[in-house]
Amino acid sequence: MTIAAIDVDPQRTFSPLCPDELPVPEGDQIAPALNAQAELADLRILTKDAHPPQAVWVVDSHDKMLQPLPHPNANLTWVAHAVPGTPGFKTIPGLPAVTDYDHVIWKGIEPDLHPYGACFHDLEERLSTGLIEWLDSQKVTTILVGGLATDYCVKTTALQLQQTGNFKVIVNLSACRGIAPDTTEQACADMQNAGIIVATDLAAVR
Ligand code: VGL
Repeated sequence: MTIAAIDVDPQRTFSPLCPDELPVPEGDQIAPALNAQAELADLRILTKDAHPPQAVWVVDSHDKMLQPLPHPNANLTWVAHAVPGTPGFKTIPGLPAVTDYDHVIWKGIEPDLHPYGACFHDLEERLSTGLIEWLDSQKVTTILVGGLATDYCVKTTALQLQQTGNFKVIVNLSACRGIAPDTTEQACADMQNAGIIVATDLAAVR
C-alpha cells in the first residue's frame, strides 16, 4: 500500500488573510490537519492555483462573482486570486516549503482556462496536468485529500482521482474548509455518491 497525501490549493488567497480575494472561513487554520494527514502518507503533493491578473473570468467586485459564463473552460466569474508574485499565491502559514513536497502542480495560468480539479488544465478534462500519471508511476494505492475549498477544488480533484478507478480516495474533512455551507454540503454528497470516502478523521485510512 502506498499512500499519497494531497494538499489542494492551501493558499492565502483562499483565507481571511486575503479578504479581497476568496476568503474561505478558517482557510488559514488547516495546516495542522494537513501536516497530520501527511504523517500517515509516503508521498506529499501540493497543488496551487496560479492565475494571471487578467483572465476571461475575472470581475472587479465580489457582488459580480458566481455569474455563469458561456465559455467551455471558464464556467463562472471570480475576482482575481492566486496571482503568482502576490501574497495570495503563497501557501498558508504552517506548511512545509514548496521544495519539501514530492510533487507540485500549478493550474490555471492560461487566461481562458479556469480549472478546479488538479488533474486537468481544462474543464473539459482533455489536457492532463500529469498528476494522475505521476501517482500511477509511484504505484499509489490510497490518496488522502485535504485543502481549499471543499466545494470547488477539493471536490473536483477528488472526483477526478476517483473516476480513474485506480485509487482509494479519502477526503479528510478536518483538513478542508468550504466557501459556502450549502455548496459544501452538496459537495460532500456528490463525493460520497461517487464512492469517495468522506471522513471527519483519519481512522478510514487503516
Ligand atoms: C477555488 C473557487 C475559485 C478553489 C478556486 O480552489 O476551491 N474556488 N477558484
